[in-house]
Amino acid sequence: MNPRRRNFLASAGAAALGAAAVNRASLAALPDAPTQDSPRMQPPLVPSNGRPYNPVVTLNGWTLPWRMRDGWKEFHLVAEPVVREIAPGMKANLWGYNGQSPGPTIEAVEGDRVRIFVTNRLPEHTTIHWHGMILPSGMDGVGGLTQPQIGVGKTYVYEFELRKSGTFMYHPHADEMTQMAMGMMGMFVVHPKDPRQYRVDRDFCFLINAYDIDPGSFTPRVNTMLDFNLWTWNSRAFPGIDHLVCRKGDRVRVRFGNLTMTNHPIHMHGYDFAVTCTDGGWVPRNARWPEVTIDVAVGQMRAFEFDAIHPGDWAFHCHKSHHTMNAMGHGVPTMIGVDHRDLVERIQKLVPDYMVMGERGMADMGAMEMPLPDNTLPMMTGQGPFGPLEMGGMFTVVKVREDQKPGDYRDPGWYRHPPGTQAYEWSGTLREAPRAADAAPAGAGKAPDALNARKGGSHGH
Ligand SMILES: [Cu+2]
Repeated sequence: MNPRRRNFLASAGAAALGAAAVNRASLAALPDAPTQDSPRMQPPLVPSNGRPYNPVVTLNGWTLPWRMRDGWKEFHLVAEPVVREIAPGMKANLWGYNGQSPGPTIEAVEGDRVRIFVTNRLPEHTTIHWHGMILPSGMDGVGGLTQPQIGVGKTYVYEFELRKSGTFMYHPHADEMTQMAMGMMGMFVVHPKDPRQYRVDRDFCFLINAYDIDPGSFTPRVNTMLDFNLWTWNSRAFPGIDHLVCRKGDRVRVRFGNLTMTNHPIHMHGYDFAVTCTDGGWVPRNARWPEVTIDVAVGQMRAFEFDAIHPGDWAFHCHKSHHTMNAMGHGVPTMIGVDHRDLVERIQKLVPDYMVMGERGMADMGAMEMPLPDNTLPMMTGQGPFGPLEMGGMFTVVKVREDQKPGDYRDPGWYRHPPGTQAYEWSGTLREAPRAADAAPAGAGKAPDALNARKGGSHGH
């Protein structure tokens, strides 16, 4: 980890921190607010003080360091404009925390008393709501309802005890539509007091978010309600999303929360898994049921677990097929079966580069290297060991390997399929398949003709 340290006492912004805003804690100094500008997955942050726990890893993200002070675990979040690489080839001007969107994951332990400083470096006011937490009403972070807004340049302090373990989120409750459309959110994981409880070997987490950024531009349209064009996990789109690398035999947990405007059926290949944690907390062992797809509604969090016993490269994605695409126009007409050869020739006399696509389906898009405007992503992209993956958006790969070292999250490359375990091309002769009508048993009558529909204009019987 290489967070740039910012000393807020020494910074010009410190002058704006009024005594009225920082009132309850008698403070010699604010805790550091480390920042991270790399979109690479940082190694799990093993706690150096406080109660022990098994840390999570955040896809394309990191965990916020803290300090212990008089029995409080102190964190410092800075709400600020950030630049996030959505995937190689595209960057976005977002709002986030401590250099990134989403903000850093906060990790602590059930029973911890946390004090979280929130400094506002946005051009407008904000707050932070601690989504799912059991806490005093006045710490709930709803601007206007439970506290005044945190003005530009101000710092507020939230203090509460973590009363239960589980999977939580944080996000603004101030100009929410804008601030969440701009990427302001983060994960908050509370570990059980006893690190042996719910213990897993690998614990991944991410937030589901979405952006509407016109090709060639950098700033999301914040008024979009449903027709987003970038479907992201932790503000990253395929092929920019980290793989989930596992060692064969590991117990693996995957936690996610949904802060988009629609639901996402999250599907994993190769395994059935058990949903072990929801918004409300841990699911008792005898109440878990197996799934291969878990739908996560807006504002929900889910965690599932599996034993990584099947080696391979397993697709892991949202099952809405438009959510595994990058920037695309939804107004494009379907061209399957349309022969427009003449049309193309005629148009090319006027526009030499003119091309059509889609008359055989859209798969050509995955292989085609079309010139794109600056700062956008191809609709269907990514290269696998056997060719173009034709994916985008909310897609990545769970890689389970026999020889992956414990605690090693580095990409092991593509899976090498053992002989006899892979789909192969039929090389024998192909006979014309018999048609259903030919195969009808004698005496079956003229069923197909009898079903002929009458055309409009004639009165049916
Ligand atoms: Cu989806």
